[in-house]
Amino acid sequence: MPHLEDVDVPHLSRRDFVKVCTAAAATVGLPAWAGEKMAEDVARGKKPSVVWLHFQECTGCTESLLRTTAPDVGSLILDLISVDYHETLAAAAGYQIEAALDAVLREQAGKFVLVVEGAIPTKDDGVYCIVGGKKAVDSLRAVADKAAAVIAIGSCASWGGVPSASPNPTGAAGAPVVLKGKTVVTLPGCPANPHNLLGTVLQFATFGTLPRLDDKGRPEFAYKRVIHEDCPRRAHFDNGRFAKAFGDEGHRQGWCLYQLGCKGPQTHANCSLLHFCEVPGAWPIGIGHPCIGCTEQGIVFNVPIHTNLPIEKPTAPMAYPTVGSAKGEVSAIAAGVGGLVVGAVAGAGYVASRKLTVQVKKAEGDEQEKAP
Ligand code: FSX
Ligand code: SF4
Ligand code: F3S
Repeated sequence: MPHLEDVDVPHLSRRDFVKVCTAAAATVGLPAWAGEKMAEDVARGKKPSVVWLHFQECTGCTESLLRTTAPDVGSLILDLISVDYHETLAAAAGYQIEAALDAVLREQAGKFVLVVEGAIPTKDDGVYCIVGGKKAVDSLRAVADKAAAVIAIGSCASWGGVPSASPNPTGAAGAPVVLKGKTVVTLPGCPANPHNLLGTVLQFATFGTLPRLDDKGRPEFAYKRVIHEDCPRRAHFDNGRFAKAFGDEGHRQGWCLYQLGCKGPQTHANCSLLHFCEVPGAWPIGIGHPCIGCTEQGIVFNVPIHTNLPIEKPTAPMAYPTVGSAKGEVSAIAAGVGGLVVGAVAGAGYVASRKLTVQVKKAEGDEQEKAP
């Protein structure tokens, strides 16, 4: 049996390989030993077979995966999983590639992971997307029927994305709608963050389990919080420092982009913590553009990019410690000191929430002033 020492992963040293597997495990909320187990499994040649179907999309999800740098997550994913059908990456074409798909469906039935990229047109009996002579809606159902797990990558596959923008001429829908009744893990984002795919696939391949999902099929490890909660510009928001126009002093200083239409307060995603292409700062807000809510159905392609949305559920800055009652007995002196600390923290929280309210009102006022 090969040992981890002998693992053959082109592009990566063994050390980097274990490191990235451990990071992938941490991404999905698993302990470090889970990353080592993932690496051991790959060393044993236990690679999950993946079928990747493309429908209505721009291929940005595949591209963002391929454009990753060091450690090369794109190569890593392609080394850790056996991509047995992928129209963009396959060297084969025509009957050859269709035969490859048939072989996976025959030999790996019930074992492979299906990744769906792109929306599925449902109008007029699904005639608007035909691949290999088969309608997208039919091939999706046929392949999903034999898959062990289905992952919808990107906003298009998750809920319709760009192709579903009004007036949605093709009736574009996400995989969960077409596969009603089946569990579909959705990784919305336009494009989706490759780290979330890696974490989900590795967890499934290693433990046969899926991450905990919310009511939209999104893994909670990636979509439980809104961008605003972990945004590096949050301190500027809390202190009322806003960029008011692209290129103004506030924009150059890296201040909050809320008044330029940032949808971070209502957008569930983890790109503020896991940037794209492994380049620090490579995410919309990192390069000075407001979040357009690319993961959220009902925001991106629906609300104009520079229109403000109200702040929902404002939270105090994360840097403040939580206020809670201590357990066990404490001396009178300690209780006195504790009281001072708790009082100070509670006061800080009050000041923060006041500042927030004032700033949101100010932002709304400024917005109205700007309106014609
Ligand atoms: Fe959609 Fe993915 Fe946007 Fe593009 O294919 S999520 S259009 S970035 O690439 O599906
Ligand atoms: Fe960051 Fe946008 Fe929130 Fe400002 S409004 S702190 S830029 S997420
Ligand atoms: Fe998308 Fe907003 Fe992140 S636009 S990539 S969710 S910052």
